[in-house]
Amino acid sequence: MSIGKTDASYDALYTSFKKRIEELKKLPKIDTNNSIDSVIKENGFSRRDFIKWAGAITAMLTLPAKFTPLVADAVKVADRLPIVWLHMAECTGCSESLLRSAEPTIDSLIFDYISLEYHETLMASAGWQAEENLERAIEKYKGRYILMVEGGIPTGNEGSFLTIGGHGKRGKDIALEASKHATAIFAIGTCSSFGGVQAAVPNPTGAVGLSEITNKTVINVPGCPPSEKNIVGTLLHYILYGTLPALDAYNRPKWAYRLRIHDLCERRGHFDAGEFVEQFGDEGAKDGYCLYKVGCKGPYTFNNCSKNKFNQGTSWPVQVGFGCMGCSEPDFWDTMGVVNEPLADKLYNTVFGGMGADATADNIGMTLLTVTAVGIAAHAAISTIKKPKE
Ligand code: FSX
Ligand code: SF4
Ligand code: F3S
Repeated sequence: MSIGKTDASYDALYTSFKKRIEELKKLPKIDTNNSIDSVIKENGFSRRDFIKWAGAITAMLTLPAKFTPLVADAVKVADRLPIVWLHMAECTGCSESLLRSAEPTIDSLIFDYISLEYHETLMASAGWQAEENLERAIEKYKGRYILMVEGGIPTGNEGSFLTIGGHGKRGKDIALEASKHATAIFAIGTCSSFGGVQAAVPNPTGAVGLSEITNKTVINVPGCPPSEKNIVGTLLHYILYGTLPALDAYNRPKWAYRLRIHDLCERRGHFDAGEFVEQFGDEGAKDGYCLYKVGCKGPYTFNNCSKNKFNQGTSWPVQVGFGCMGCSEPDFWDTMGVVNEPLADKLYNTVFGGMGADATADNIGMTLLTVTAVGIAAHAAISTIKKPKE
């Protein structure tokens, strides 16, 4: 099949995806009683719904629509890849984001279908049995399993702030051991990516992101929580490409985190026109004006929330009128300032050097931040002068 004769690179990509799917098909199904078709059907979705969903994922992964059948095939072979999902220091919101919708979504059903060999929230076993299951899964699927870790890793007091199970194993040792034998490692959520809320100053437990304790590459999928689509998309991307995705400076997949909330925002027209909500509940709020002045951190935050949304795709922070808190950025708890106040007139430091409104995720620096922060504040101020409220 040809994907546009003029674009040879897409043809090559198509061929390589096909080959990869064929290779994965040869691996044994881990649960032979399970098929994606039956999972979809049992939950009231039609084949058409599934293909429509695969089409949306294809677009999200920035692939042409003709790749949709391959994305659907990638889901079918996803059960050949065992997954170990660990919980460290966090609120379990990442798992909840994926699984606790009022009705199942196709994204959440993918997690019913794949081979979750170990997931502390979902598995039936507890105590010794759970510990044994983890050890067995690591041993059995050595070098083959995908490791997904949710939560920051406490390293203070030699890691003793997080001990798990009957043997009182330290979280950091469990995560390190599981990392050693994984074929790919995804840090799910801001906690696992960067330490998250428990790493907020003064970080009493010494919580860090997963990448700080392993020398293997960790793909970060931040957000507190990340959207279900970014989690599922990261998995499918790996299945299709068999390699790491293009990553930004914080190891986030570019297909999801390349642009700022501000770039993709439905209120952006109001920002450019100088139409701001001055306080919650005012006329501007009713008219859907820009939330910058009531604390939206969208200009500093890289994520695709407006495209994917949450709660079964119904809404996202800016849509409900609250603004973005910057939850997918490193140390957002400390660096994004006061929740309901604009950040632009303040400089903020991050361990990574800060990030500016006109920066790309690859282009980070305090100089840039200073200039752009002043630029945004000036825009907000000047627009107000030019457009006095009646
Ligand atoms: Fe919670 Fe996950 Fe936030 Fe962290 O999400 S939603 S505190 S990112 O690790 O459970
Ligand atoms: Fe949207 Fe926030 Fe940017 Fe305003 S500041 S356009 S609400 S992202
Ligand atoms: Fe988080 Fe901002 Fe999205 S707060 S959920 S990155 S809109």
